Amino acid sequence: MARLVIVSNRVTVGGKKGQAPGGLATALKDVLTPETIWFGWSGKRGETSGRLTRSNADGAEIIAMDLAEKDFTRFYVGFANRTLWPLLHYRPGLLSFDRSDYEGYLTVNNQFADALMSFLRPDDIVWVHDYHFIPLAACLRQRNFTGRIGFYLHIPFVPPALFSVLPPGRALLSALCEYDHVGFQTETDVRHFRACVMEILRYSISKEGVIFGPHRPCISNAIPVGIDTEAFSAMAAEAEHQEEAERLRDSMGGKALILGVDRLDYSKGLPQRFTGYGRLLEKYPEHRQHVGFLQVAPRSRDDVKEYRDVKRQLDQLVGQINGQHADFDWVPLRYITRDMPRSMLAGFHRVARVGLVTPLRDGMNLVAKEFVAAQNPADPGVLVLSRFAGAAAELQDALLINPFDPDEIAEALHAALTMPLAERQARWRRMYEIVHRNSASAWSQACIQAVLGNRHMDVQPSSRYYWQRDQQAGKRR
Ligand code: ADQ
Repeated sequence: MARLVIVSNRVTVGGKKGQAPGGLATALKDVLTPETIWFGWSGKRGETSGRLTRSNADGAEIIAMDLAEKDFTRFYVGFANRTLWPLLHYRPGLLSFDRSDYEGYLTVNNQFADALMSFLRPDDIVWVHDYHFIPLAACLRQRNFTGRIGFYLHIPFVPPALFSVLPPGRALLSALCEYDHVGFQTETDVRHFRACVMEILRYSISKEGVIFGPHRPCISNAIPVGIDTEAFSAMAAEAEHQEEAERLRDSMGGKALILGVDRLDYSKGLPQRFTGYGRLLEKYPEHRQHVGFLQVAPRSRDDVKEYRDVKRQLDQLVGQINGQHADFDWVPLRYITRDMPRSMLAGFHRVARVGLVTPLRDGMNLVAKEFVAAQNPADPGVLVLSRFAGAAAELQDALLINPFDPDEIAEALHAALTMPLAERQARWRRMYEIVHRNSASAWSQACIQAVLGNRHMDVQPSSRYYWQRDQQAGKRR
């Protein structure tokens, strides 16, 4: 029987908590069975790469590989997080590129392919996650693996003018076309990917979205990632009555809670968010003493300079805002850089009157969906959401804002804090239906079907419909 082999950078190792890629493990819950293999980096850096350990966790077999310190640094800190992450989040100004980092990235992808080949069976289905492993299908094909390989990009994809900034952009784009299926979060990402394929590689694409390059046909489409909505709702309803949520509510003393929950990352728009909150207190003084903003933002990727810079900037802003507005009995902004258990956060979401989610760019943003899932239907809070989060495509009933404009954030916060109950309920109900329908389970099933579905598609040349307006350009290739 064909087995599903999932590949991601981080895996749960030996069932240890804290090492699991929480969101991904939850999203994959329905496809993790004892026959499923989940392969990734063990979290260990040593002298050499390649040592494999096997364990069972999250209902699947986990195979984890150690990486040599120097490989990890070039692959992960370097090319993945200092080149691909900023570029694919529309921040070429923050991008730094070094050929040795790219070589390290290719080295690790080849090491992953070698390790995979040691246990892959010909009919296994390989499902690769995220920007760390774009070349993996090409590496596996070079090693004569002929089974189905799918890829899912959790972060955004940029239009050709931006993508062409990337020195090895052509090679990576071509490598993406070696997958049988490439899944994205939104239609916008798919449109950008296809535009890059046509403009940079000059491959043709059928109206069904099948890419015809020199490799096997590749299908691309948008399958938005979701959450386990019912489980998160139930967790929030229970956590609301637990000690931490009660303490939070007591500490608010009847004031309205605005809540932000993010990894501390420059893509999450935290400085603009803090400034927007400060602007609310200046422009709408009626909210002073009646509102409190809690931001939970655990530090991440501390080994990348840009992350340390944003942390420093936030420390300053918190001091400024509290210095300007605080009173002897009121702290307007509380800021926590520690990680917190999901159940505790679920309870906090339920206590909050406003969920403030303002990334400058985000593949999806699961926090927005978790906020919706956590609300009490009788008295739901309001979601203020960046229009540049992938989630905005689905959550049109949030108050959508441009996260670069602190005044717009302030206006939306004011609207959220003064919104009548009937409107809050109507908006929440429509969003909940969508979050419930587009669940984690729907996402994983659709992705696997898409990886498999390609096998049966009509890909005869006669059925091709060229998207290029200029057929001659197509012929010149
Ligand atoms: P992330 O950038 O990590 O993920 P996001 O989707 O917001 O972003 O969060 C993932 C998970 O981490 C959520 O389940 C959330 O609850 C949890 N989390 C966030 N902040 C936390 C905190 N302060 N403490 C504890 N847990 C926290 C990437 C992409 C996203 C995409 C996801 C999934 O960048 O755009 O939505 O993958 O595809």
